[in-house]
Amino acid sequence: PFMQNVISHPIFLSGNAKTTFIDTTPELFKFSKIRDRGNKTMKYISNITVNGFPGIEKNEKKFLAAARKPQKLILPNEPYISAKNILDKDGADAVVDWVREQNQVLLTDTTFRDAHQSLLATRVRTQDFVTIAEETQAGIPQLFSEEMWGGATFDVAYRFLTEDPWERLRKLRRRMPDTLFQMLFRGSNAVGYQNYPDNVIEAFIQQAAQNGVDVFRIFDSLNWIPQMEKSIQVVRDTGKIAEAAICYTGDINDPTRDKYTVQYYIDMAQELERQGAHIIALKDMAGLLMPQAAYRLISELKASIDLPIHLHTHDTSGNGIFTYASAVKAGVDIVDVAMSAVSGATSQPSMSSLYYALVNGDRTPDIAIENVQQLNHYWEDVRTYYSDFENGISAPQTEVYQHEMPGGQYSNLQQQAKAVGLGERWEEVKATYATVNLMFGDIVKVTPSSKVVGDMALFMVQNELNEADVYEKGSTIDFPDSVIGFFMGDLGQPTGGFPKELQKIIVKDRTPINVRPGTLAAPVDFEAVKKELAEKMSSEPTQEDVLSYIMYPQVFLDYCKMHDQFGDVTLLDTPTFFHGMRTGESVEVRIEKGKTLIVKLIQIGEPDSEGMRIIYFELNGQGREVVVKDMS
Ligand code: 3PY
Ligand code: ZN
Repeated sequence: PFMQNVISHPIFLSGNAKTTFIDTTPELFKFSKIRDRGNKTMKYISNITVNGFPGIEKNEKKFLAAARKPQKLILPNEPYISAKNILDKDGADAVVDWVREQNQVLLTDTTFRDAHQSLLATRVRTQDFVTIAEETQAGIPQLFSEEMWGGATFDVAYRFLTEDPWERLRKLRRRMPDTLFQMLFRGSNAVGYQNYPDNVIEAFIQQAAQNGVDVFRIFDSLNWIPQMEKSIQVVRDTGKIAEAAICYTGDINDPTRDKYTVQYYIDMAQELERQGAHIIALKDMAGLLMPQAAYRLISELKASIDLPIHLHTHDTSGNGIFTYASAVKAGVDIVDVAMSAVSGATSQPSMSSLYYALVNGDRTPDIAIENVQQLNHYWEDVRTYYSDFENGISAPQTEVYQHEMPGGQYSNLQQQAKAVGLGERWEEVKATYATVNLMFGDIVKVTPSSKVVGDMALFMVQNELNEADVYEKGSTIDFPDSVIGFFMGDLGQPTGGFPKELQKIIVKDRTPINVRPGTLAAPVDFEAVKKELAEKMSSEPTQEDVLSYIMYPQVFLDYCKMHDQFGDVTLLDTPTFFHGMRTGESVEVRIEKGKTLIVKLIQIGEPDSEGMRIIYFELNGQGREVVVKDMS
């Protein structure tokens, strides 16, 4: 291949090649890079083919055709001026004005984030988004935004998919330049499960904005505004859109519950408006907002604040469309929906269903429904690639109104319960989750506070403790770390404070804090962290790497190790990524423009006495062998 590179090079062909030609023409050596990438790719495929993908059952790779793409999209007669175009040209306030002028209800598509977080354990890979990105923008340019980052996607990308989430953001940004990108941001917890110092929050937002995030939906897992102020301010300073979220919990229409009342939500919305939010989100992360309550709450909020309202719900109970239709009647400005194939149940309600629920009314979304339906075929097919991660909830679950578990937590906690041998006692775990919520003072439950309630529920069931036991025997019990941290004030202060007696039992002789944890944390020295990281990485760390390392030190280093070993595995198609290859199968891996690896699996050798197998491939027609250890 080297000689081929030489004799086909334009300088060589022009007759101008001097003796320094080889030294000064590095692209002649490109074949070794390609060979190296080929080797790493075959190593990854061999390992998955022989040993399976961690965490899922090893089974035969199914025959799955490439996902269907739209045949013919209906395009607007004139180029559409999107919300993103307005932001880039005239700034965040102009977008807010534009939203106010709309009579139609605007839509955010959550297909690229919450939908798969809530249905498929956040496992959808960058490549499956990239493949449909351009068509999504072309087919639905009228979207208010595409939610595509944040929440659990950041952690899961590194931890389970061997992907750099920043790279996902950049790749999609390039393909969807005219669509607002929205992320879910956990306030002082950023995209992690704990509080970070203010300068980390600031640097993270700046970097996310620079890489392509436009709308930051900022929430606090206890609705404690001091944890949101800094983020709102930094987002405003970067010129992006600060969408401040109020988490919805309980039931405003239940007279027996007097903590989360209409007035509670109005007070919070007004305070966030004073803090400089551009938009107020009502974040119903468990799907508890019932239709009558939606009409009442949205009406009251619209009358109390001047900002647009963006409603988010989950369809767990099956009432999502009715809730949205009621909210639309009450004047909600934007709602979150997903492509039908990844909607419903613990995900968001369907975009197409909502369209038809509102069609011929006066607030029908201005979208080409035929385009949405065509794009949906793609997601029908892509969903089948992820069948190993399905959460098994295929029907409405009105019990959510009792246990109040967020859509994204349900299957996660179920898995955790199975892992500690409590799979058979899942009903009990759910009931205990509700009990723990009330013991803790009826708190907002969303990442990370929901994890605390879940950990405590599992702990109680596992140790055969009921509520009375916790009070009676608590002084001799070591509670889970997350529970201790919560009662120490590490996540901030819940509405109405901590229940004092239980707090004492749990923290024992430690002294809890009642200030914002960020005020106590020393700022991070980014230069020092970068130096430390440089010694652990094989390349010069970027600011993005530094931030990821600060939030997920071990996860990030494990990712780097995997990346060094197997190269860029994001380029593999999804069935191959999770299931490896069948004997005789060929796959194409497009490593860069015009460079494709054609990998054919010829034969899997028998293991030797050490369990080593030789895997025989053809790489672009040439025989290759890879040795892999069979772990079975
Ligand atoms: C997250 O924080 O990941 C959520 O989706 C909360 O609803
Ligand atoms: Zn959600």
